[in-house]
Amino acid sequence: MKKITWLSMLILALGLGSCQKSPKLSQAGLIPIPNQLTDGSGSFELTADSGIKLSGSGENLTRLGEMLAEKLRPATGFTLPVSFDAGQIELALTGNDNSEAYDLAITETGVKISSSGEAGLFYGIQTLIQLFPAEIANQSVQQVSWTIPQGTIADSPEYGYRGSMLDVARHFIAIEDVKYYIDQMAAYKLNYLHLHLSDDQGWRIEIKSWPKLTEIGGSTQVGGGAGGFYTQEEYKDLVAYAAERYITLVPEIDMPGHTNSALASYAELNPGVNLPDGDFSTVNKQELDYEMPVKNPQASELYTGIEVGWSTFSPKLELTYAFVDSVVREISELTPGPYFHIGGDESHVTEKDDYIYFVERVQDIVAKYGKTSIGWDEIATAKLLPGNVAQFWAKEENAKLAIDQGNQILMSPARKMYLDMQYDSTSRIGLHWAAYIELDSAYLWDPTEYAPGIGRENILGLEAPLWTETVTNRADIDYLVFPRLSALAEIAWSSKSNRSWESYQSRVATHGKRWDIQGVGFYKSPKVSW
Ligand code: TNX
Repeated sequence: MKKITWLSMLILALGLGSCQKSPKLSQAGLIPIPNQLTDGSGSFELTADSGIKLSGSGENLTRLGEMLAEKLRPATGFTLPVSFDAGQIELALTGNDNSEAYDLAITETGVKISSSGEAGLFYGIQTLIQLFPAEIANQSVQQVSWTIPQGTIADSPEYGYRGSMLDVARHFIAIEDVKYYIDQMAAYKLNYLHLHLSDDQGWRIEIKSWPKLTEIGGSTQVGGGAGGFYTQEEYKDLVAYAAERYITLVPEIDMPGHTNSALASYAELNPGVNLPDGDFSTVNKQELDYEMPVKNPQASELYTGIEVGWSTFSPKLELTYAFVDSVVREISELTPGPYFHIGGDESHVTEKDDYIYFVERVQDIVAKYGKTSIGWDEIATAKLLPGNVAQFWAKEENAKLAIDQGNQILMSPARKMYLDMQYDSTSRIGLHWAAYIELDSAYLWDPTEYAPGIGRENILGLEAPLWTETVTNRADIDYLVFPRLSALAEIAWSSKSNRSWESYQSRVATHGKRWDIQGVGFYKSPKVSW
């Protein structure tokens, strides 16, 4: 009797032990959750003899193999050679299209990731990295058995546009921090990074034909710090860095409102006064006559506060369009992606008719340089060009205006997707004008059910913006973005029927371990047992 008890305890202990060692594929904690997943039994183990085998062709295949190897080498200490000859991890590129779909098969003897597109292969690699024990995120060798559960995955995204936005204008964000953000986005299969490159407080991209934009307009930020800007060379480097991770940059020049940094850089962009010479510094700008000829225009003062909606370009001034033309031309030349974001939000001091006239002319300029305009939802009060996109952040009626014109919506509802919103009233930074957004709130919604009249066919994709009025460094970014970005990435990638809060809640805990190892200072939401 006693013997049997000991024996059964031993069996139980062994059973639990092996259970812990190799959880099922479906319990591995993947975010975003894959489309189709089938559990196998047993596991595959990566060893010092393992390598990465490439099959197919494509100029970037070797780079992708090396990228995977570089993720696995530091913590395993294995050499993991990448070659076309042999290796237990096979990366098979079966075509050269733009597919983001991939298949992943894990057996006892090997792993195979296949896709007809490089992007798909890249996403399969991201999935594979998440399947290894969390210790894989270490930069030094760990004594861990590097096993992953057997099974198969067939995966593809729900939405083609899965984005995030960084406001590099309110507080400048240095290149290395943007690259860090790109790495984090890529791990969650996001594919568009929108950079909010100008606002009242700062102009952040070099424009060679209007050099004072960065000289003056880039010289400060919220709170009065030194600001900063990207040279065109640096911006190109960022475009390339993102492209290697299958992320497309979307540059935004916000206009006609949110333009004080440009108005402070060039006096002639300001409405002058149609009066004899004199000192007009006491004249209230909003009462000025915008008609030509303009005399005595004055540059505005640089601004370091956080009010919105008080500045505007002069839509009746022809120079405004010459300026916009140069800016759009120079930035478009740096932009391989299809989109140019024209802003268009909160133009509270622009006459309605002027606003519409301005948006329509700027859309034409963007089209002339071969790009498609995206704008905040207010732009739908103008006549949109076919294919242009309205980014829904606040007003459902604006989204509907866009849909009625046959245009698509990029979903960024502030009450769900604004990464700058506080989690609750005790959050150390962030705003709360739209909502407090705890992790469950960020997760528990669906874009197709958010507002009546916005259906699946109307939605181009999703984008989670990080406005930076209260964000000054990487620790602040980490705190507001994680874990919420992973929740939003899952909504963008995974089908509604595969998503559940309870499942995400347990999966995200394993990501907490990875973030801790990587030094990502994420918000330890009380909704999760980390
Ligand atoms: C609204 S969202 C804004 C931004 C602010 C943000 C703060 C949008 C298009 N405009 O100018 O930074 O709120 O949450």
